[in-house]
Amino acid sequence: MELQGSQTAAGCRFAIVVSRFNAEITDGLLAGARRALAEAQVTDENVTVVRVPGSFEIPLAAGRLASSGSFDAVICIGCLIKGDTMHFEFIASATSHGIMDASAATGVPITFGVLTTLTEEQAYARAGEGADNKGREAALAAVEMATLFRELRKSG
Ligand code: DLZ
Repeated sequence: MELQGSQTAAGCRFAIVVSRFNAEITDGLLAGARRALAEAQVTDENVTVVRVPGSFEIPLAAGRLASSGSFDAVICIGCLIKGDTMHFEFIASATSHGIMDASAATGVPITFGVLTTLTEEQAYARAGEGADNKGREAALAAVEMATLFRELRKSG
């Protein structure tokens, strides 16, 4: 037997956690995620957007949403730009580990659409309207995982 998720997720419910830090970039990532969900036949009423101050706050909100039982998957969107602050390493590490921990603790797929770039230019290049928008990639992964988990529940 082989099981896999689908590219369409009609009826599945998604939460998107979006960081306001670097909002001009996270808005582009959010738009990419929303376009991907619409293409996957997910209606707007099945998408809840939750805004948090910065990437550091994403894991806590994502874990809370995942444990609510209201969502098939949670999509995390943020943008960390290195600049010349050491904060970057700390926040990037805390965010990525926190998201993975929340997913493992709740058993709900939580996908990673948090950019970690050296420059603003690199971030903009990953938040545009094309297929390489990283919010889109995180949403497509959420669609696949949400539908896979529905299959796994059916098959026991
Ligand atoms: C403090 C901070 C810094 C320096 N850089 C970023 C960043 O590039 N991207 C981001 O999403 N958030 C940044 N933050 C804010 C932290 O994520 C967090 O919101 C604050 O430290 C408050 O807990």
